[in-house]
Amino acid sequence: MKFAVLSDLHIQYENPVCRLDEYYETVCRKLEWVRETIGWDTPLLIAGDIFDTGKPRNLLKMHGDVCRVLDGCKTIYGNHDLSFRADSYLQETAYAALDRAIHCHMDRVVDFGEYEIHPFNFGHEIEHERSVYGKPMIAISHQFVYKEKPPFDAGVQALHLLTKFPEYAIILTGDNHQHFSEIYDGRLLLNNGSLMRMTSAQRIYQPVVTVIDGDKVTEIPIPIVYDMVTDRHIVYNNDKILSRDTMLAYMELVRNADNETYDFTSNLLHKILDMPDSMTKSLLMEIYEELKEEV
Ligand SMILES: [Mn+2]
Repeated sequence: MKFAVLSDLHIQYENPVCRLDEYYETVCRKLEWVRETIGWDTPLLIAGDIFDTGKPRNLLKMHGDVCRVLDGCKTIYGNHDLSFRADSYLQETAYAALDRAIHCHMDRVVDFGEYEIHPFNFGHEIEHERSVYGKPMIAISHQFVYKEKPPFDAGVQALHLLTKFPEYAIILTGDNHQHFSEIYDGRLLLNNGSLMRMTSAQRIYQPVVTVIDGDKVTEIPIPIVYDMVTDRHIVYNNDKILSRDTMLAYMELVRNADNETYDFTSNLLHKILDMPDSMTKSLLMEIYEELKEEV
């Protein structure tokens, strides 16, 4: 039986600061590409973080497109799908509104062709469960799983999950935006990773959709435009902070300069002219010009 897996779509209407394109249009285009490529009839499981925030206004703006590209999918909710990370607010989220439209949410064991799916929504880590339909079991969960070393003091290792829960033939996880898989004793753990590059740290990240067909696991790279994610905003911000600090230091220096033959404005100019060309220099020149005109 053939099915496909995605995770961490983070659909949103606002543009993350690292992106130079229209983020929302790109998400929809990618999802459409995925559905076309795997076939619209191929079941698609999504391991949480469908939306970037729980706010329902997100869905109101995007209703038609999102319902169309996710029609027929099966999902669990991630921490980002919830308000305040609490499932008590679930009913007022964009995720719940989507579910009311396309019935995608899994909150109990789902009979899924040759398999049965055991969903563990955010806040519920994988647990031991018994088979309900007498079929091979798939666990799908939104919890932080890593392959090699933990990036911080949280989460669980893929191999640990595979050894602790032998009743699941396949374990699908979301939350960690990196793509990896692990095989133990003929059983697969797949952390498909995010669909979108959300921060400049993911500039060279290649999103994939994974197709599972019996023992065959195929990772299909999803086309991306590398230049659409940038760290320019970080460089600019660092430069700005550095410039401001340098500027304040120079102002202080000029004010205290042991040179009574010049007034403040002339002293400032004197210091500026000695500086190497930089953003700071041009900023100080602007200040100097304004001060000079006021005299
Ligand atoms: Mn996520």
